Amino acid sequence: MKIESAEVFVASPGRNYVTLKLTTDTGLTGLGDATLNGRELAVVAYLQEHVAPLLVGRDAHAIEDTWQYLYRGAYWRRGPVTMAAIAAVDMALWDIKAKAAQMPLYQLLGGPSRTKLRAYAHATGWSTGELIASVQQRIDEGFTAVRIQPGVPGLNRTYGVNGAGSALGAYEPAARLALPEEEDWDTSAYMRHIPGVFGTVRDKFGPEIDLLHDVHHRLTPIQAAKLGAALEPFNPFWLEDVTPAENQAALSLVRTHTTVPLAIGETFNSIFDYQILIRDQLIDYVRSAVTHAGGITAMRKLADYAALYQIKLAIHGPSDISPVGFAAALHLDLAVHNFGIQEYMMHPVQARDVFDVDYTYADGALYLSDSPGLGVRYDETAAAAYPYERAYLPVNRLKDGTLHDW
Ligand code: KDG
Ligand code: MG
Repeated sequence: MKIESAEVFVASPGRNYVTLKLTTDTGLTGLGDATLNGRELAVVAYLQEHVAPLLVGRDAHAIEDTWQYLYRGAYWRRGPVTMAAIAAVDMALWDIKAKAAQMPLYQLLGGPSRTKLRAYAHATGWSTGELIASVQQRIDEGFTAVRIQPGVPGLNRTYGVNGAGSALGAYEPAARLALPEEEDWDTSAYMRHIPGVFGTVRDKFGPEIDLLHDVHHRLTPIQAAKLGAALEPFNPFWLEDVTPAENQAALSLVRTHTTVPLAIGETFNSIFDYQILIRDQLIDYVRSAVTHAGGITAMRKLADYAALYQIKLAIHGPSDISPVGFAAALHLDLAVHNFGIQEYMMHPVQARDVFDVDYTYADGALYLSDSPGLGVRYDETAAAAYPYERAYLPVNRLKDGTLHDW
């Protein structure tokens, strides 16, 4: 079975998505997600100009070899653009292989290791009162694990707090504008405020609900250590991205001071980004997206490496991963032994016009069907009604104007 064509589609049903469609000489098609939020067209160009010509005529079944060909064969390695492009090809080839086998993809990955996938949702509110209402909404929807992101006194805008009270799938944690919005940040104000919010939410909802929090790369290791220790009495499920972690070894300092579980990796794109973090057991959850870390082939290796150290998989699942990339995550989640939890932020309602998905949500968990492949269909005609819109993520500045991590 040979690859006959590789087509790239960009559509913006509520937000931009880049979708790769591979077609074989037997008529089978496979879909891959290549969406890189705020840098979408760089991946489109990489796929169209540099990858598509290499695919036509290749054996559609040779997934590992194609992965290595695109990774090693480029000479230039890693990076989010390259790895998103490779991920899209890899997902599409797994989709094709599973359709050829007439099995859902998770069967080819070893079969189901569980019956359902526990999911966490986002709760958000500038004030603690609004946040509590948002947590209650998620609990009413069946979630037993909720990420809490409050506002910070003295700041105008911060990550994770936008559109509080908006419907599921309509909520956005960040403005997406034609030029980047400038948010502001004050680490001391944040560090003073968060423990009180955690305490209030814990008091209100009791010990059983799992509470997560995303620090979004903003602290130094010693600040992260201090925050972890301050939150321990409220038993967080995890703290996410406490530091940018480009310096992996720095997390050993955080570990020395707190037993709060640590999750990291949504901006990573290679298993090597985790080499020290996993080997030295500095984290508890790996958070990469299938879309940004080289696809199913690469993520399977990452999950297996993490499993050696009892570290679990908690795949990034924001609305900027398309339903194709999200479905790929669910197949992996179902198959691996070391599944932890799945982020479920949901997609804008308009995305349903373009992506027809077989996965479902009920009572705090996600379920896959037994339809062959990834279980996602792409409507090219509907997609054409949603042209690409340039949209940047925000940037972040300290009060004195210094650019800070967003
Ligand atoms: O594009 C950036 C988002 O994917 C990211 O900000 C979402 O941090 C995020 C999360 O945990 O979902
Ligand atoms: Mg995050």
